[in-house]
Amino acid sequence: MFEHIQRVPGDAILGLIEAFKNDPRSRKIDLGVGVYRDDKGDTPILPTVKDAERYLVEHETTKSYIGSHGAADYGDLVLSLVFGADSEVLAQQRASLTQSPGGTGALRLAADFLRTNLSPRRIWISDPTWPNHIGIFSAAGIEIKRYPYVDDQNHFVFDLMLEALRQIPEGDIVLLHACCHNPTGYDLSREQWQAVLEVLRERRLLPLIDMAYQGFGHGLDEDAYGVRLLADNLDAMIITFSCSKNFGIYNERTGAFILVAGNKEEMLNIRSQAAITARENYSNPPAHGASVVSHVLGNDALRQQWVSEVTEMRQRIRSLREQLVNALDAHGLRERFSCVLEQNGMFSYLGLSPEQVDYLRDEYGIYMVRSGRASMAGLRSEQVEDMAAALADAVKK
Ligand code: PLP
Ligand code: TYF
Repeated sequence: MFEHIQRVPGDAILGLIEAFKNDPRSRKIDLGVGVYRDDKGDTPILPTVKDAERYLVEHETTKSYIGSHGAADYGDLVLSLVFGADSEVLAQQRASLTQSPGGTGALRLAADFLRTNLSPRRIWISDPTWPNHIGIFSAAGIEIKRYPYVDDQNHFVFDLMLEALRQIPEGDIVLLHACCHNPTGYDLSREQWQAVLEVLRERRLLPLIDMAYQGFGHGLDEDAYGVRLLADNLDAMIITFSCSKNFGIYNERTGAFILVAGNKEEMLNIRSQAAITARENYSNPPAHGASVVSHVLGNDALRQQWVSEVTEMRQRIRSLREQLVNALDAHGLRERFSCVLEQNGMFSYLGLSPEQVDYLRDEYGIYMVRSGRASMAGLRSEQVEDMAAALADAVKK
């Protein structure tokens, strides 16, 4: 029965976790997977999350099903985190939220919802992007098309991107990253979001915004700028949201599939379809992560503390970027790596060839994705000098 089925390679990013673990060198550096680490190299549970979990152990009264849309309080709290508490879109009741198993689950819901309800011909995705975007939309039977995002010299090519968007046939879907673009770290400025909005409106394109890093770029509200601009000005859009990074609850699988419609009636119609999509995939979402998020966001003191925790994570990564570029300065490479300071969030596209990435791994035990994507949070301050010296050696190759 199964004789014809071939073995395929595993996920290249997740594979780096194992490869790093098996490397016996003590000075190795792990810049592979996009998981936040503190300066000791640990991924601790946020204190607010621990508080919420303690509360839940004491006060949770049932483990019964929570329904296909998930918990209502989670839905309201995440909507106001994404759109802002005083959002017009929320006041007009144009937005619907379906709790999902992580941001990945939200993407799969989006893909299935689109396939069932709009039969879209194509989805346009930045080149490069997070590899799972390609897998998820292909698996749902949607054709993948690409628009340019960086050139061979590792420059963000917004003009080329916009030009490509202008050529897209009416009714197609465009996937955009809300902030902290994975893998490049290059984000749109406010003016660039405005220009994208105009093209989406003119060409009648449907934006799908993947928001997996709110709070890791410039701040919780700042990182939602593009999402809010588009939602305020368009009558149809989709957002896939993840709590994995900003609550540090990667393994609790907590996310959201958000639909924005033209009015409340339309929202209720598409919301009913979202419930079917969820039901046909996994029935009900897991509850624990969402209960934690609701407890933190719903309690003023805890929420404030959480905002500080997110700020601390963001500032640590920002500071590492500065430390690294300062250390590279000593090697005459400030200009060469100035991109590191322009980029936002967890990732930096360093403009390295796959051979240079292999060289860094073989010679120095420095692990990153072969595209030259470094997960900056994996760096510890005490490793910055070593990292700069290794990069200086690798770019001579
Ligand atoms: N979208 C992007 C761009 C990501 O980098 C990730 C990362 O993990 C996700 C979505 C999915 O996150 P989750 O772990 O919540 O499924
Ligand atoms: O890009 C990253 O490193 C994160 C984590 O299949 C991740 O988004 C990577 C691969 C994957 C799932 C999550």
